[in-house]
Amino acid sequence: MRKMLTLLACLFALNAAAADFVRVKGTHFEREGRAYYVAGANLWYGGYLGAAGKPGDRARLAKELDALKALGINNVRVLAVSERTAMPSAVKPATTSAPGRYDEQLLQGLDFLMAELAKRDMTVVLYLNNFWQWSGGMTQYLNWFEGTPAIDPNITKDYEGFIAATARFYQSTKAQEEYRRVIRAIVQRTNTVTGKRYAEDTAIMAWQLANEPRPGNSKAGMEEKASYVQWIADTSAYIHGLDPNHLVSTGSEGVIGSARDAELFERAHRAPGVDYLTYHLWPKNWGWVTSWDNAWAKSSAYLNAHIDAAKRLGKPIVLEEFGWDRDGGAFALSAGTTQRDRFYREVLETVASRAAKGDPIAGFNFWAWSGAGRAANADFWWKEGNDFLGDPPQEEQGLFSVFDSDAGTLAVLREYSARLTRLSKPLMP
Ligand code: IFL
Repeated sequence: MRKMLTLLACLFALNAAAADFVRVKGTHFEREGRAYYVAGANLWYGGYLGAAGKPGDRARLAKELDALKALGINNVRVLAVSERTAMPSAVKPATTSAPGRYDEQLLQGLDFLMAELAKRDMTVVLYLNNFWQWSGGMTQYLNWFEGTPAIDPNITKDYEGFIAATARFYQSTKAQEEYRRVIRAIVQRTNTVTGKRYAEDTAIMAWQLANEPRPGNSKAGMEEKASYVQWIADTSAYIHGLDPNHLVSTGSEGVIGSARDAELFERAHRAPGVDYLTYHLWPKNWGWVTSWDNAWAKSSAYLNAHIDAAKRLGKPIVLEEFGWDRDGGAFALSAGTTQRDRFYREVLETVASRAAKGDPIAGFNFWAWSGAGRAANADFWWKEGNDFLGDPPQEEQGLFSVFDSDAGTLAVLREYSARLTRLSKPLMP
């Protein structure tokens, strides 16, 4: 009898743990038997803040997570690894100084972050690479393994050239082998703070292949598109093979980041290893802000079209980046956020109202949380040793940042996080 009770208790514990993971049920996320909506922030530097010594700042990390939690934010999207590079607009130090050489202190920062998230019942999406130069990323892999010069597009201003060159990453066998070694090291890591294996940590919602992987530039051809689709299918399957507990996503921006090819976006996300779709919304970066009406008409169409695509694929979708600058395009805190607050409200109203209708939109991550951080330099460019802000080192600090003093933006976030939380009801079988 006693043995039986112990067995039942063990089974119960196992089931409870299984239910603690965020899962996909139909076109929704589910956690602990209820629909799970992501009310999230982008916090790329979360692992950096978690490090015990410099550049870490554990007191700030606790403060930022408490502030986010108080807003109703339940998820953060974080950079898992960075690669040391000669490109000036990249973060320093990097977690990987050379292939196979990891900075254990920075990785322990990620461990610490995960422990702090669990304490607050928050989850994390960890991206394992970057298409953009600000963390070394795919460009640096190509430099290591193909000898391609790591050219900073902030200097050349040739983003089309940079994108075409970076997309060769998918075809480099040696770069892919190393990328998989890194994935294995992270996914199979044991957290030094909690003693838990990452693969068994319920604070992790999803692994993500990369930040904003693109198939190539606007002229990407069939071969480049095919390599990209294959890379997504193979890598997502590889991660699931290492870790059957967690979701896997791409980190794609949606159609704009898919060489503007809607069919390609859907094809890439149809892979069985991809559990949900992602998309991003960047009206300023994409040249849509000729007027408010133009920016909003295009944004609204983009938001809705991707939810419709998710419906066609029968998977959930997360709007995991969107942003708007301060009034007048200023970086300084003294500038208002009237336009941004209007944009945030319209975006989140679209997300919340379509979610309320039962559509497959599973939430949002705004870009980006800067909280108590402040820019140190008159030109707003980050230098090693300065506060980390939501704007990574390839952009001026303050550009798309949400600070802890931005009362208008915080009010909108609070309102819509609460709206999504109210939708978290038990899902029908
Ligand atoms: O900082 C950028 C980041 O690299 C990203 N998407 C857009 C952000 C703002 O330009 O992932």
